[in-house]
Amino acid sequence: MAGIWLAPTKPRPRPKKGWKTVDALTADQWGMRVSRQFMPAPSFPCKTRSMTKSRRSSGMAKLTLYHAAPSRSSIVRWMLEETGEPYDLHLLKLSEGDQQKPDYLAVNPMGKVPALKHGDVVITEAAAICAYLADAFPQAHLSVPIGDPHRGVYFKWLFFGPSCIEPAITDRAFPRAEQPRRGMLGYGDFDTVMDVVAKAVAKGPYLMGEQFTAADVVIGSGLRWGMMFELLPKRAEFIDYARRLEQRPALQRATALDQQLAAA
Ligand SMILES: N[C@@H](CCC(=O)N[C@@H](CS)C(=O)NCC(=O)O)C(=O)O
Repeated sequence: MAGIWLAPTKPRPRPKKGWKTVDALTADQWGMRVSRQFMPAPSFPCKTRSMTKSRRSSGMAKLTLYHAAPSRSSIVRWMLEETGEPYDLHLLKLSEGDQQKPDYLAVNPMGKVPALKHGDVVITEAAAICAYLADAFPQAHLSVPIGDPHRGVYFKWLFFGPSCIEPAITDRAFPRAEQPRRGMLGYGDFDTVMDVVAKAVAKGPYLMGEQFTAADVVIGSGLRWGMMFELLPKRAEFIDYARRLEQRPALQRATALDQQLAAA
């Protein structure tokens, strides 16, 4: 199966023969901006390999992302790009119900993307996959190591995404007929969640300070997604944080590639 390769992150003066120029994301659905990049035309299914780092192989088992663009599996694609590790894509068309087909249900019985296969092991749930990748590839410095007390804070943010931010957003988007008591909701209430996150990202540059971690991939994805669909307030703290994240080459690459997939 022919693979595709990403162009290096730096814009080139001229596209290489056989490569097409794409205007990546000026007003795209993820709301981010990147400069013009030269990329090969997509082929499906596709194999991608980050070229920002050397094309080293970790010597570990193959990584395969079960992916649909755009979807929550884009969170994991960003994370994979941050690791710099090579990975394969297995593309699903959610609109055609691929996620409910027996082959895929054997991978993820939830019938959801993302799923990541590492060797023979399947990991699901976007935040868990991000946490796993950060530990599996420590050379990328996306995790806080065991023994460092800040690891607890890092975990807090990894869990805060799926357990507080996401349910707060979806409950607001789809209100219940009867509002449950605050004490019954794990996230408490929407405004408190927003205030807590705003305070956490205000100082920056990242949640853990100077170190960018997998927690930024999880929380940053949730905030960007929420703002994109106007499901959470466009607070100055969120906008500034999202802008800092959008300067990361890995996010620019992942987004541009997903744009190509979504357009295909
Ligand atoms: N809790 C899961 C949620 C995954 C999820 O809901 N994925 C959506 C795409 S954004 C999906 O697969 N939807 C297809 C469906 O439910 O049929 C995670 O965080 O990974």
